[in-house]
Amino acid sequence: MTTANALEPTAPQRGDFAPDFLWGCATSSYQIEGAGQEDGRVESIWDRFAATPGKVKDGSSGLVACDHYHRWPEDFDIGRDMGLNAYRFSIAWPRIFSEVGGKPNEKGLDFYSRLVDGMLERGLQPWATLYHWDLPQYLQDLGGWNNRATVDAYLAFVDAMTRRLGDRVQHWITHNEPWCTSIIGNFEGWHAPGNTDFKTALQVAHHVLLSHGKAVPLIRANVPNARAGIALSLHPVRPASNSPEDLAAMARHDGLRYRWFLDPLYGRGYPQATLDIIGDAAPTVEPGDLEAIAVPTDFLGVNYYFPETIQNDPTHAPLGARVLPPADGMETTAMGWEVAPQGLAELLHRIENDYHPGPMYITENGSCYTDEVGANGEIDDVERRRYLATHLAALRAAIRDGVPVKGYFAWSLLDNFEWAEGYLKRFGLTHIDYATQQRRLKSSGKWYRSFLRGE
Ligand code: IFM
Repeated sequence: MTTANALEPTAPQRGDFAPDFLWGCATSSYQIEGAGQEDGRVESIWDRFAATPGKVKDGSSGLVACDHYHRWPEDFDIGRDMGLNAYRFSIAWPRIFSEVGGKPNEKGLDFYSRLVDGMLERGLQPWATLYHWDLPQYLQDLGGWNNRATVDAYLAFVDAMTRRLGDRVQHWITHNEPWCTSIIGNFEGWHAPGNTDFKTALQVAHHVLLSHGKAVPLIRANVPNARAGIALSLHPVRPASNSPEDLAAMARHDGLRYRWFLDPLYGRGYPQATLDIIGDAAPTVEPGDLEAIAVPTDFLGVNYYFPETIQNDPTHAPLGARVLPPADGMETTAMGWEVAPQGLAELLHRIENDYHPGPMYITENGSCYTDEVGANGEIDDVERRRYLATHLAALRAAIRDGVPVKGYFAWSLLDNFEWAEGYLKRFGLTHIDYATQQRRLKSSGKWYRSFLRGE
């Protein structure tokens, strides 16, 4: 049993971590690439969703984004100069297949092949995410992830990508944040495709997990020395009070938010207590599915941003549990998310103690602030710098206390399209001027660079 001790006050240094620790930044295709209609890319669910009035706050889309599709050499130079030794990116499925059962698009494959070469030339170990939410719209028209046939379409995509890049990419992440794909996209409805049906969301979650389970052996078949895993967004949970009602609400919420994904991945099936609550909304599970989902993986990706405080609220469907906004006086980011570095250590200890998943990587961690470009052209994002430093200190403590974390990817290399928030919210260590596409390293990026260089 490992335990989270108090945060160490001293500033983290690169030398506090293992020499082979991975230091990266993460991005995703739809959020940065742009080139929405180039080289045979077809419509994704995010193109459709963003084009629907009222879905994205500033009415924007990823059609141009950071124009990374054309500017990636400059972006990778920024990563190299920052001192990164790894880079996490995702592959846009709509660039690869334009129909079910079709042939992969050579131009799309070539783009990612060039991208990977560009990373390797700059000393960036490529970490490829196969699904970061940009499902082809033609698959959504057939039911999307609610349709079991999407699992087969995904496997064809995984097969094409791992065959093409597997000689150079060893690390593969099957899915980014299945919670968002399923619950946010199909029950809460504020992400694409915008459905609001709980049963659909749980079936989507099941098919996403199943596709993960079936993809891992395929990745291993196509990639020599493959290392495959999944990235989950997770939060430590706290009760709003110690009342029995709030404690029970927290357990109900946690059963869906944490255990619903981790239990089946680690061979325990879906949590019975949650199945008992959701009744008819339970997904259809075919014989062999749970065994497939429980395939052993090489690592677990953990995306951490903030803890959640849960209050009993019988009116709040489907579990009678509500996530409270941070209390007055708490430090928050511009997303309204609590700043809690110790939460990262708590979360890691909990996962380690509950599942012993083997090596873990922080596949995302970062913060959103309202960045101003100063008169001198500098972006002095002091809060983001502090967020990064304090979270790395918490990570250092967790590792010293026995949690096997082997790498850290800051979210994000660049400001980018923040989904339903459009371009109103910035998470980058590099500032993007969307009018000119000028890139400027923020002071947080400079801090990460000094940290990585040991300055
Ligand atoms: O921008 C997102 C990313 O796509 C998934 N994880 C959380 C980030 C910040 O909201």
